[in-house]
Amino acid sequence: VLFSVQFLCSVVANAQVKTSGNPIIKDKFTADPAAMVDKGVVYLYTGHDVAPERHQGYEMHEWLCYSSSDLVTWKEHPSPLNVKDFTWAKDDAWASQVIKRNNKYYWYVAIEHATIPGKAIGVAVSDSPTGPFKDARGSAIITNDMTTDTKIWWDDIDPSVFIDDDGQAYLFWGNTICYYAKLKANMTELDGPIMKVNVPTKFTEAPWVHKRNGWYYLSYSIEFPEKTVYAMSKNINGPWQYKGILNELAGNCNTNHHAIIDFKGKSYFIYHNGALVPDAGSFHRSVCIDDLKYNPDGTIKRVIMTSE
Ligand code: FUB
Repeated sequence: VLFSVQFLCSVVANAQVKTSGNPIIKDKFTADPAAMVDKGVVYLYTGHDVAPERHQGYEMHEWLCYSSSDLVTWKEHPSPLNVKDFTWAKDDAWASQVIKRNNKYYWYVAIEHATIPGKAIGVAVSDSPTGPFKDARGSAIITNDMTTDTKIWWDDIDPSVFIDDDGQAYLFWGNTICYYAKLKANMTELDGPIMKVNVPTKFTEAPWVHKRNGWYYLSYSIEFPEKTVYAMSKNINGPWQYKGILNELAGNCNTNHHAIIDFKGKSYFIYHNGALVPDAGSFHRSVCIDDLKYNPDGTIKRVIMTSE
């Protein structure tokens, strides 16, 4: 009997979960999505909201990983990265992004630093998109004492990593101020000074950088509760031209963190909202996916949120 129970548990743990409609993950609260396409598979990386019911604040200790080859059936991979994997960190597994370079996968994460007051950015590495990941440096790549306004304790969050066509990698991040810096080809060290992005509107957080047909796109959250907006430029260093709102308030949730990917000839906007009931809300968020559509001039149509 014990054997059959264990067998059943392992089947359930590795099960491919067919989901229909938003939110796409229905058995856990997932937040701050980032996604990457590798060899015909979408890998979705999220934070994990585990705050007690009605608690007003984030409780997040690990990041989660899911994969899908049709955006309908999602497979959860055993929790591949936890705050405890960074010996220099205290807690708060906030927003993150994974990128592939030279057959290695680099996972940039925001965490509370244990000894330097404020949030920091770490990077973990793996030979597989599903892990296991390990701390790539043994120290943070960005800490609060490296950026200009050391009085903002949470400005070193929300890393977004981008590799340009010439192979130069960039790390963007921030809250209130949007920062960016070049990364060395090893992806674990900065290659030059930390610079400020001249964002054309007020900036809250959650930058995401992508490129399409020679245009750089910087999408990010503004205001609070948040909306996602975007700007375009012909140069990664700007100037950035404001182009409008991408996604309205995500409903029942103060934040609106997003990712943008192309997959099998279509573009997608991946974000979180407070749609998974009961107990949904700003600290119990859920990842959703909707279509992203471009106009012929490269501007983007406003995302229509669906429950489909
Ligand atoms: O999940 C914690 C924080 O909330 C993220 O870092 C922000 O982008 C917001 O979603």
